[in-house]
Amino acid sequence: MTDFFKNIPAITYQGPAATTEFAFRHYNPDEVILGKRMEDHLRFAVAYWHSFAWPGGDPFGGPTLQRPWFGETMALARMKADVAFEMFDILGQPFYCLHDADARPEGATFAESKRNLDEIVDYLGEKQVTHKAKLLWGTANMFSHRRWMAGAATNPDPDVYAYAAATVKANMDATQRLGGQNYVLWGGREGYETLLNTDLKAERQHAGRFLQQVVEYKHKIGFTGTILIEPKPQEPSKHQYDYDVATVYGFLVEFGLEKEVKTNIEQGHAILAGHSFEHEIALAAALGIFGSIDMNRNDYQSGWDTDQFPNNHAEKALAFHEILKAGGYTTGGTNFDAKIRRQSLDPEDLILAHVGGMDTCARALKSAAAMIESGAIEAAIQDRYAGWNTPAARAMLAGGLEEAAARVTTENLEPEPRSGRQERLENLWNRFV
Ligand code: XLS
Ligand code: NI
Ligand code: NI
Repeated sequence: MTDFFKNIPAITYQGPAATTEFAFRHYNPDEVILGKRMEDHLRFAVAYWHSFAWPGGDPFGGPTLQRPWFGETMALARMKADVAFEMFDILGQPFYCLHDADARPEGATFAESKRNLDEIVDYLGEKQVTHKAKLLWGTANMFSHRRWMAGAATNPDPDVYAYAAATVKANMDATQRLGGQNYVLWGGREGYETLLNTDLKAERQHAGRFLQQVVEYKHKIGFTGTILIEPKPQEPSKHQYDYDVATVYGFLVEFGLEKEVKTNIEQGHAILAGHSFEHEIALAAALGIFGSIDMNRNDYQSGWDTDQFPNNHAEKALAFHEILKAGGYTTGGTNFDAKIRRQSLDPEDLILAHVGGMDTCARALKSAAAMIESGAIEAAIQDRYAGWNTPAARAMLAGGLEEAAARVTTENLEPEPRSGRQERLENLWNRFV
């Protein structure tokens, strides 16, 4: 036991009237919502990187968070894992997620980094046996080290492509060893800064072939988890190739991977792309590529990917409404790819950030379930599209443009616009949150 979280109790559900801040007011793992336990609906995961590896810097200043496990040795990496699992025990969430670089010190060579990774994976594996938290997904950090500055699979230097292949292979192996349920690829540097030095067509082809190789390797090793792409329009690259869900879908179809790869959708990335979070979820579900969620939001004012914890349950209810409509998660879950603010120095801040985020999501899930149970929103949508149930309307989709056009004269059509009833439906949503 470390003493980092000393005096912080295990967090339990105490209901909205709880008198301590160290309690869940809404997250009640065993409560059954729409026939399923809340814990199984939400599948919360703690992100190793922001919670245990982020030092609190911003573009104007260096580290503010001083953690006793910061440093590049294996002993400190083990201490970090100890503290992480102590926090997982306090929160009681079922999963965590990590990059290689969060968990192990960088070596002087690839072989040394890999040895460090294997060693820490053994250590994490032992911890998973004696603690509740398991791996939701693993991933590789191919954006922080300077070798990745011009991309990983899209790097103009083929030797970096090889390094990316070796890195992803090592991380897929590690994820499989830890029983991870998904493997995520987020391409922060898979994009470009200026077309004056970039062969965009070649870079996209290299990225597509790389993803095919990842999928081929997944089948070769019998990894049963899901491969997930995490769309993001920009930051750190000025333009990233995996801009949003629609762009990723087109990319997957181009490389024949739309049945193999799904998406990990992040709230803040959706906003950066000019969409709402629920739009990205609904579109992924419609295209059959909805996988998992990173539940971290941006600051709407600054516009950066600030990765803040969610605290607006009404807004998140719209997201969970789409997740429930899509049938919920299969291998995915709700990952907090979220950072505390750089002034939030205390261990308590880290715990309470997660408690608040989990309660926000739990409240949102309950609201979304109530929206579905009432049936009123679904009924309004059914009613709005009811005209499409008539034989004449269905026949239009089966026939050609001329047949569809002919209806105007043969049936004397003069369509009357109908109210979209948006405010009434927004009032309804507000009744459930
Ligand atoms: C960065 C991404 C990153 C991924 C994992 O914006 O959200 O944290 O989730 O590499
Ligand atoms: Ni992000
Ligand atoms: Ni993310």
